[in-house]
Amino acid sequence: MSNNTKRGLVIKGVGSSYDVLGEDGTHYECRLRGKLRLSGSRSTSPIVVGDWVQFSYDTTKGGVIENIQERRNCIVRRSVKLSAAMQIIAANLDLAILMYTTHYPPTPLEFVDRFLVSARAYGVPSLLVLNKCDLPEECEAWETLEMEKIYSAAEVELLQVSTTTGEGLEALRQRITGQVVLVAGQSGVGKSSLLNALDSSLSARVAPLSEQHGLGVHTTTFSEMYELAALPNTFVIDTPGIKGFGVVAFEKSEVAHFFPEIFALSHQCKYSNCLHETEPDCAVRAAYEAGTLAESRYRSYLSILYEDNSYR
Ligand SMILES: Nc1nc2c(ncn2[C@@H]2O[C@H](COP(=O)(O)OP(=O)(O)O)[C@@H](O)[C@H]2O)c(=O)[nH]1
Ligand SMILES: [Mg+2]
Ligand SMILES: [Zn+2]
Repeated sequence: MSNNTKRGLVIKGVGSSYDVLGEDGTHYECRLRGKLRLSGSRSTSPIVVGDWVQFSYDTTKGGVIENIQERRNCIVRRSVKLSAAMQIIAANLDLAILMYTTHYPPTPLEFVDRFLVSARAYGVPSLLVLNKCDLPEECEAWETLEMEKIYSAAEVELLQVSTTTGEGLEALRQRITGQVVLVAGQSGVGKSSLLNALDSSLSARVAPLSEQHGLGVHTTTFSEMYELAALPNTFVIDTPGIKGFGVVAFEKSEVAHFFPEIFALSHQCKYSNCLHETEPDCAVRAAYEAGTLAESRYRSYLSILYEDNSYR
């Protein structure tokens, strides 16, 4: 490799061109060397936001990505059309935030649990952020649903915030400083508003939903990473238009591994290969019936268990 080879972080991709932040702090527009392919990759795009790459640069030819470093972890979704294919959304994440609201808009708890399972399976720490705590209906719903209780049992970190009033944002800033963070959640939960609240200089680029004109603006599948001016070495990835997150093609016996509270109970089941459906003397089902295991968690578990993974 030539001596003008640099190392950098992929910030975004536009068509076949990538914005790479070099270790020298400069942004380089890079192309991908034609023959370069990530070995063993089933992803539709060989490079994703968060990839670390080596690239050569000269002023006449521009930047050429020569090599992609092995990914530490990633977040995937199941491709919409090709159900067997996984699409990698971002790589090398320190944290994956799932933004949640109960009413505005409604987020099914199964969506939450699928995201958490997916993050856990791919080795990404996760944080559940309940947004819009300025709205009494939201807070009351979180109480009724026992969100804190359910997700502390599930060993998931949880924060309540309002991007409108700023409540809870200081705790969030502390949690993400110095990290590469993905922000996911249903459309309308406040992802763009969060980015703006964390860094007001982003507001020109990250318009909240109410300010976007027309639909189909964010049909791009390539996420974009933003460097937060207010926090050192902190990058946030907005994931527009992502409706569902792919779960790995698990073996049935593996599913419980990604539900910590269910996994802990499973040691008390009569059969070591118990799938916690209708087997006799199942500690998981007993806990669900006694109300000590949250119904929503048990339902999410069964839903993933019953999922058709026959394409494997
Ligand atoms: N009341 C209230 N509204 C919020 C809050 N955060 C975002 N919103 C509103 O929710 C709508 C969707 O926000 P947006 O950031 O575009 O959501 P995104 O689709 O997840 O990026 C906008 O009208 C925001 O003003 C909040 O904390 N409280
Ligand atoms: Mg948005
Ligand atoms: Zn069992």
